[in-house]
Amino acid sequence: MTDERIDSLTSSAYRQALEVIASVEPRIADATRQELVDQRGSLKLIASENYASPAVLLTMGTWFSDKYAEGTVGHRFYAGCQNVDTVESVAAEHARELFGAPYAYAQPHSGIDANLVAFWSILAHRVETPALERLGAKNVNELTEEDWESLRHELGNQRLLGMSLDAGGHLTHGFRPNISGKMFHQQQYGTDPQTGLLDYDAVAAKAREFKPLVLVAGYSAYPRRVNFAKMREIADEVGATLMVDMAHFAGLVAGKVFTGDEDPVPFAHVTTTTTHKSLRGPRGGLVLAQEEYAADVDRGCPMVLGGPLSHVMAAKAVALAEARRPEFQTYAQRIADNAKSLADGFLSRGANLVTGGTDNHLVLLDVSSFGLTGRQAESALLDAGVVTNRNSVPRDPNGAWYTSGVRLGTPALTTRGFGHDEFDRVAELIVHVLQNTQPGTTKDGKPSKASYSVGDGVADKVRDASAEMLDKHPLYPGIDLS
Ligand code: DSN
Repeated sequence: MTDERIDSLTSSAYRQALEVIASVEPRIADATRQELVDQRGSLKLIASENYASPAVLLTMGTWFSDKYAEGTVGHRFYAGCQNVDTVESVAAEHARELFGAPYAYAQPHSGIDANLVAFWSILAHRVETPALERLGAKNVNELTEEDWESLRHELGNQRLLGMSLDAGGHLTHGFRPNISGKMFHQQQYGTDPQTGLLDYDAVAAKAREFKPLVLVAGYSAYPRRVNFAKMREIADEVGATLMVDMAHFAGLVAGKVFTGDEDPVPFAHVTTTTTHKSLRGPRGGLVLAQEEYAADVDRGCPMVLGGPLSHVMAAKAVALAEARRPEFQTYAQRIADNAKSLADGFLSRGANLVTGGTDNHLVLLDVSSFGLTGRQAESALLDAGVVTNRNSVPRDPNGAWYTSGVRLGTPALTTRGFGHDEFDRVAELIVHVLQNTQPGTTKDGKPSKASYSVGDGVADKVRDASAEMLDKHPLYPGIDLS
């Protein structure tokens, strides 16, 4: 089908859909229209966001939403799941083919669900199954109360080693306030204080000392690639299961930018991802596994999950089919090239980047040299139509709420078609806003970490300059809701 035909069909589909929605709750139709206006008119630099294709978006709005399908393909706890079986099989097939994984599980609703399925499948494989064998029971229901208590104790006392949040790890990698930090005895590894880079020898030393059952690799704010062959060596040496959370960079793996030791899938026992970040699919999760862990991951429901979101699994299948097209590899390479352009744009204007640059899809700008907290920088940039998120930098003196950094990613604007010159200009505009933002003071005259003021006319000037670029690269050009 031609692009023009797709545009025209998409436009009428959404115009009509919004009319139907407005007939029930006009405020939701209005908010939906306004969200498109807002997304069209701003520089979306949130590293974990993207713009899914109209085909992916449309797939989510169907009657698959109405169906319960707990269980697995061909083995459901509800009748009438033959079409959901097709959807889940196609999604899993595309995921296996795209990532070269022996097994794929398409049911997780989100990244945290995917990670919980991964954790519990590892616990089932490494702790529960051997215990059941030892006790001569087929499943946990056959255990005596005493044996069950002892197994629960064993399951609740395992160790996990993951990257710390302020070094760029994720909440679900053992951060104490998160369930992952409460389920496991956890320790965290960081980055080298001088370079900001992962120090594999330090990770290995920590792993030797701590002897985790699960070693987690992956990140949400680390601007560099990871050598997963080395992480697997460390895991093997200490008898850990290697779990990789590739949510942020799954698009770069799918698009063959990360290959060899940088592709986690062959090295991890279990790999998790979201589908909506650089992979550019619907909001959801996915688990990939080596054969050895497949049967345990397949027990995601009822182990962790309830009914799968069949409409979202359908959209995952569509997005994964898109990611298998050759043009997705071009897109993925452009994400990485554009991140480099953005980083170079900052460095050439004297800004500080954590690790001194990037070789993935994100940069972490340390805004302390502008005299600002991350929160002040994030707010000032938003005033100018630049959407980012504040983020801790390693050993951040301002903590996780105010922070000293701003994280910026290229997947979304790359989808819109931005290239080298535009990302250089984006860096210039961001530096201009930050240079012209003053921190405020609290009521009692002390320096504030939240209030700020932006110089007269600065936000408008940046909005105008952004509009010029955004107009050249329209978002969902086919969708006309006027
Ligand atoms: N919220 C995602 C991110 O922004 O990185 C991860 O959960």
